Amino acid sequence: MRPLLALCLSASALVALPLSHAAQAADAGVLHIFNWTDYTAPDMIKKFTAETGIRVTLDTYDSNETLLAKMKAGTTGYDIVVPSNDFVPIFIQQKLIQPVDVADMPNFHNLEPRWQHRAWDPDAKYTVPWQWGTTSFVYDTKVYPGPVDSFATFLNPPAVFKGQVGQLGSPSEVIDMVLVYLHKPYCNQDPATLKQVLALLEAQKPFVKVYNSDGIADRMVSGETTMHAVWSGDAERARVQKSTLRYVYAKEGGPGWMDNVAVATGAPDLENAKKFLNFMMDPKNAAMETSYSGYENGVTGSGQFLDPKLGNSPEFNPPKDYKIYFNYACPAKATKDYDRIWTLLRK
Ligand code: N2P
Repeated sequence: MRPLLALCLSASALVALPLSHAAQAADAGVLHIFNWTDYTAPDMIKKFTAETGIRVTLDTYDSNETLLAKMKAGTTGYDIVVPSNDFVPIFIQQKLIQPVDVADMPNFHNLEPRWQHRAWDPDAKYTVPWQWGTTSFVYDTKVYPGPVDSFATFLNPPAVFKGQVGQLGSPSEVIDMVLVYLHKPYCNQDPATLKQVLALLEAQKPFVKVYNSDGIADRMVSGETTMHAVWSGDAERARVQKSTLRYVYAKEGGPGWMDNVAVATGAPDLENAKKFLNFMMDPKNAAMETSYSGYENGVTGSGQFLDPKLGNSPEFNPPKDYKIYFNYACPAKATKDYDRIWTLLRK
């Protein structure tokens, strides 16, 4: 069911979901959502429309950098955007998202206490947790039996992966993974460390077929790539379709993140946007989203509504002792360094 529905939403850039049943609420306008690819549950959106009468359009992006560039370029017409924790402070500081007093919303109390006041939005003024997960890599055990327990295998792969590896398409995520591997702090500005990061990525390059965060599951299922950097939920989506795929929990630990629903500055319909934020803090709605995309939400009580298959999946359940390193917003200088590494790598 999931892949088919996913196609409906991602095949075209902008999809209006029509109001179809007489029982649905009266037409209450439109909500324009801009979210990551394969990340918005169609049945959850249908429920939102049925309950509120608000039709939804969806457009997608593949990285925080893309989202930031689009928002900075000017009015986008979006009501809802979904930046990750390490980018939320940048969006706040650049006034690209607006305060909507999430802590005063009726469903706020449903958030797990640990997510009510997040470091990137300490007073819960701007954002609602969307989904959180881990970043690692997946490989096909048919091509290479493994076992694999380190990012060393991803950065310096066995010969059989030559020209077969997929990397993510954004500097922050690619570099963060290497920094975890090196046991170095995020937002690193140490020239020697950055040199080492670039050297590792340059050495990996002959193995890399594509730097692209979109379509990872499809590439792994079709065999176009046989090893790929990936987020946990997308790894689950791929493994369900191809059972020989393994998501790696590296002994070094791995990056973690939370994406957050926020209201764009200049949102055409502020009230509809606020309704959506509140809607996402309902356990059933959050569970619909999690069942579709395979990541944790931050809402208490959503677990009981989850598909049990997902609840028990290895991608959804990191080992107890696995170290998850949540990233955070980098100062401008570090971002500049990351961009420089990225430009050198991609030239
Ligand atoms: C999209 C998942 C995006 C998560 N499929 C990365 N923050």
